[in-house]
Amino acid sequence: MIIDKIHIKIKAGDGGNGVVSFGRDRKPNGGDGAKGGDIIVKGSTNMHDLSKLRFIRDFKAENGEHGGSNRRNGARGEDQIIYVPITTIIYDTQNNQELGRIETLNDEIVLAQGGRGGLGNWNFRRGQYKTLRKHTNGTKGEVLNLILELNLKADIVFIGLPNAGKSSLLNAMTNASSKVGAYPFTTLEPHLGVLDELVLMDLPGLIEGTVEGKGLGTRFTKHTKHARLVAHFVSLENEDPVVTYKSMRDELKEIDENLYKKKEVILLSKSDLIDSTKLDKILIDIKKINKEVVAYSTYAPEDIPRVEEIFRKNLISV
Ligand SMILES: Nc1nc2c(ncn2[C@@H]2O[C@H](COP(=O)(O)OP(=O)(O)OP(=O)(O)O)[C@@H](O)[C@H]2O)c(=O)[nH]1
Ligand SMILES: [Mg+2]
Repeated sequence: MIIDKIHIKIKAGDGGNGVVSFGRDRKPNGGDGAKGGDIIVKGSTNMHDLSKLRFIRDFKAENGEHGGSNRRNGARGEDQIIYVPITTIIYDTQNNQELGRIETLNDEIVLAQGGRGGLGNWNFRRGQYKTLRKHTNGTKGEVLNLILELNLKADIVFIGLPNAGKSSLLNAMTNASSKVGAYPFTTLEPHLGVLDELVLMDLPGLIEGTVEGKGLGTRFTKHTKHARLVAHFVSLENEDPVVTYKSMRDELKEIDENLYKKKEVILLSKSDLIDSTKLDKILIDIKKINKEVVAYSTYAPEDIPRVEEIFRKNLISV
């Protein structure tokens, strides 16, 4: 099950206290407390949902250290970084207000500020005698209750029958590690991979009858809403790839009209399995569909840049 909404509690570190201390010369030398750690949220490509965070729920950053004698200042509390998948929207439960969203790997939001460090009596050394013991305590770190909501967002979504090689291509093009298997329905949930600035989404295979509840497809097509391009995979293992393609299009129309209408490129996968004469014949047939087509093999490293080129070319005009 994809976990796309969780509640968490965060607490930034408290600021350390400033201390009172005197040197042998009886002059104040108490150092300052340090700032507590912040709670920061950042994007990660290694997560496809929020399940990893589900069991932690309570996130705490380190407190700032108290000051010491001899003007020694405390050490800053370490920040706590929460990694979330892209796109995650963060709400404050108190007022239901959105605090921000992590849409790219470069996004970073400080959700809770660590408390300020207090001042040691060293700072008050020039005061009157009675102020020589003066110091201040650190302030508390912020505490918030949040809702994290996942909104998977990809530029390109991979669709096609099970076993067509979708996950294999995602892994070859990106840093993703989507499970690959020589059997249908290896992929059970959407997986994301990042290719420079592009986010690619590998979906479970779609089959005829998906719309009637067969297979897994419909549960996840809601995450394809914002995609700009569909990569439609058809394995060249199929007896007649054109027929296979067309029946999947019919099915897609029933499954999700929005996905059906998106701009699409056709990826003829596993080109290593057929000879070039047969491939040429299929290409002539499939080009009549009037969509960009590329035949490739995951095992031919020179093919991967060609697929990428097709993706980029077709994204420009969207
Ligand atoms: N010969 C050949 N086999 C491939 C190629 N790409 C992938 N495969 C194999 O095809 C099988 C299916 O690959 P996957 O990447 O898991 O296919 P998928 O479309 O993600 O499948 P589902 O997750 O079930 O929808 C695996 O055994 C892969 O090793 C290819 O270019 N050539
Ligand atoms: Mg797969």
